[in-house]
Amino acid sequence: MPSTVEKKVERNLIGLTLSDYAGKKSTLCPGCGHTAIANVIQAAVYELGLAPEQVVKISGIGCSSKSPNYFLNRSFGFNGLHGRMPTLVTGACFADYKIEILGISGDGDTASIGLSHFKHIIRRNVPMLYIIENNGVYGLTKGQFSATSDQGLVLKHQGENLLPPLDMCMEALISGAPFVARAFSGDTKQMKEIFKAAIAQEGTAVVDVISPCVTFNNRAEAMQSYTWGRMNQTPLQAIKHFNTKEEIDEETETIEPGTFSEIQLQDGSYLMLRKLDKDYDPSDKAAALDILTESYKKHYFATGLIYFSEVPPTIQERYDLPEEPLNRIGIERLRPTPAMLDKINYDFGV
Ligand SMILES: Cc1ncc(C[n+]2csc(CCOP(=O)(O)OP(=O)(O)O)c2C)c(N)n1
Ligand code: SF4
Ligand SMILES: [Mg+2]
Repeated sequence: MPSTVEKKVERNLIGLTLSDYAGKKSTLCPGCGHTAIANVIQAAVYELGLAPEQVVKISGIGCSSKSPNYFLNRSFGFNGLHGRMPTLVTGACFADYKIEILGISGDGDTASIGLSHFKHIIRRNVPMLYIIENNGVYGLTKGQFSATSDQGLVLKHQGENLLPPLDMCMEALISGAPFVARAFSGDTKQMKEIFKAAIAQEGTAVVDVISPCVTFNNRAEAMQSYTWGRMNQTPLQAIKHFNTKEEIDEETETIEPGTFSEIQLQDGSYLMLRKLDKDYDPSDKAAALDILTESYKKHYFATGLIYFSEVPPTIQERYDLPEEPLNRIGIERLRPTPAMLDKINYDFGV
């Protein structure tokens, strides 16, 4: 007999359900940290009320870079070459500067082959959320050490890693990123708030997510494992994103003044940062560099918003682009007539 009770389906600001943001069935190993990230991206974009068609997801090569298949089926996407996600993103941002760009990469993809591209996309301040799914190994090619593997890490088939790691938050900071955060696949609640804020903000927002590879690098003593992450995670603040002023005011009504700060993001939404044990100011770049150095030396795992600043002009603002995105202008208006070409050539003295 058909049920007379209709199940209530939750809808977001634009009337879509969470399943409208789903991706294909995952082929990653069960328990892979990258799956948690894919699910959180889906939830974050849903909660922001962005239509999937307003988003483009671009990636390089790796298990991490293939994970865009597993969220936002209806979005645009491009799975490119190893380490070249930023190059594709730069092209996409010129063609359509109204689209939200999600760049998905791995530690191999970004910290090794793509390091120079990572540095330059930040230097150019291309508006995007740049996610590094950092598991300390090349998962897709069977677990070789990467440039973020901890020094002294011993893996079954690799032996001991003799080299010191790069800290990708530190690299982002010194390259000038206006938004730098660290998250953990074992803490999806915090990750979702960070992603929402990073998408809401203009400029290059870098989030280094420690995302365990359960097949090749998940021994309890390894710094990118679930056990180590859970035991050593030290959030720098409690972080929450709100779409409207009314929502944040309602939340902060009962919170003691002076124990939290609120930041208005560039799309008009808000971020609330509540103080925890550490008195940490994410607008202080020197303090951000210090906390990263200290957390590595003392072996704790600092997560949350590491650095946040006024956003310098984006690359699109530095160039004189027309109001209408180039990819929406249409070929008839985009292609100059012979007469216009003659005039341009004449103006250049050709
Ligand atoms: C030019 C080039 N060099 C090497 C490779 C082989 N390769 C494929 S994925 C990969 C590393 C991926 O590691 P990471 O970005 O950390 O992703 P993960 O699989 O760990 O998520 C490498 C070296 C390649 N595909 N292209
Ligand atoms: S090999 Fe590692 S990174 Fe790749 S899917 Fe499996 S657990 Fe994830
Ligand atoms: Mg990796």
